[in-house]
Amino acid sequence: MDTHYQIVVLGGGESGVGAAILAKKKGKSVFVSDNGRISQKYIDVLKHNEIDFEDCGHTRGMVLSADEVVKSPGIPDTISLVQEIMENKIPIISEIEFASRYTNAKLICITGSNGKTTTTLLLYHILKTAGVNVGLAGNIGQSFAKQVATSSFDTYVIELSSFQLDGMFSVRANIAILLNITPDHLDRYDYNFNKYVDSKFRILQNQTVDDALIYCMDDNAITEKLKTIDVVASKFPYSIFNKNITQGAYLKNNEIIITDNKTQIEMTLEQLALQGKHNIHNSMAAGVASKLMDIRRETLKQCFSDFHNVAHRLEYVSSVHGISFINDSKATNVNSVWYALEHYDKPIIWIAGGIDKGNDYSKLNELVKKKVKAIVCLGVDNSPIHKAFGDMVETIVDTHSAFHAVNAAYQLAKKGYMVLLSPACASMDLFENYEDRGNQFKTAVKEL
Ligand code: UMA
Ligand code: ADP
Repeated sequence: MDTHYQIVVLGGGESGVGAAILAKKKGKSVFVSDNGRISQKYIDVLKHNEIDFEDCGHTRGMVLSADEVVKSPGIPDTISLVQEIMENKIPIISEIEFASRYTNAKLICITGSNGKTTTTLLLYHILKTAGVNVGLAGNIGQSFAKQVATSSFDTYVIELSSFQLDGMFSVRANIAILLNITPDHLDRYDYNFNKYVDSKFRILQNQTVDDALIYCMDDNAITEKLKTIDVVASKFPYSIFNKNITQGAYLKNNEIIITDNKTQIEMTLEQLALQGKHNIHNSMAAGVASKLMDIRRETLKQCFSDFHNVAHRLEYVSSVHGISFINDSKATNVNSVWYALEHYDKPIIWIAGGIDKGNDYSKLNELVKKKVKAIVCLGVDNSPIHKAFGDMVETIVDTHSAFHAVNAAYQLAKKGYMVLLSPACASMDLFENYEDRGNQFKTAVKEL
């Protein structure tokens, strides 16, 4: 069967189904194709919206008949079907690109290697509390396209992964936030860090003089790249070291100063609900964006102090016989683990491992030597962890389930120690995703 569709959506998950709903609503002929099994939840939605679909395999002819392909971010460019689509010169876009064609809302786009979800949720919390008609979308579980199809927000706070950015061409971020760029997902970028940096910088494309770029001045990869390009948007840097910032944010005597050259807002660090050095950065980024959105100082201060972060990010689980357990399952790269190890002063039993995405662990050496008493590996192939730290700690053990990891760590810990799950790796070798890993960890701790 070689039916022609205007839009073929590859992947029947959250983003693909959202894109299909929007395409259908806009009168396009649309077909969803998934090589795995589409979950019943999404099958029901597709049927309800009378959208054609297939799962458990892609029908080549059907896909190649498309005028345009919306590719889900989890599908790499390297698979043969995507290569063939490219050879046939069929445009491939992301769901974010597709959705942006159908909204005039103000777009606040947030990317970075770490801190995206935290910063996105904090900013969303501030804007919503301030009464802005704002939607939350992107790499945070909620498809942008579906919301464009079914809601009418004036503003969106959109978390963007590099995979989503790769399929974006004409999206214009009215406010772009670039948090940090450290190695991650290098398996998708030919193990070439520069390619990954370029992907993150796509957030700036199409910005005009009326737009703003908020970025972390303490991040080497960002500042180096900025030296090589022309930025047309107004720049709002933030830093915890540099005090010579006239518009943006900086740290002065334990206070965050958010300034736009005319007025400023001060926040003492103790007032922040989010603790840790990395969260000072995240709070600065959200604070500068809020100021640009003319949010009142009182609202900002209230939201900074009453914000509750989501689970699996330096989440305190409980204390058992004087040993505290922290779930940082979302730490899936080296840089996020660096901030976790740096943050705590107690001796640490560190649970790490999983699917290594091309990690360079050497950045952790100093902190591991100083703070880590033993390592519990939690992965199918633990050889990279052994190779990196085998000579550095006295004890390093292998486990293959959260239950065994927690029990091994508990045996190795003493009163006053902490057990930190901060894996530096993806979770899919032993778990469904990082949430499943974190939840199994928490269950195992509660069973001790
Ligand atoms: N599939 C194919 N062919 C393939 C490979 C996969 O058809 O060759 C199918 C799978 O069978 C599956 C579907 O594609 O049914 C899933 O697509 P997807 O993995 O792109 O996931 P979505 O459900 O569409 O969710 C995506 C984001 N996922 C990824 O980028 C991996 C979600 O981010 C995002 O919330 C959602 O779009 C809405 O915008 C999640 C994520 O884990 C939170 N992101 C990664 C991260 O944060 O590290 C990048
Ligand atoms: P993302 O959505 O980019 O993965 P999250 O907010 O979910 O970011 O946090 C992921 C991990 O990174 C957590 O372990 C968290 O403690 C850590 N983290 C959060 N913000 C930062 C930051 N600015 N720099 C480094 N690590 C961070």
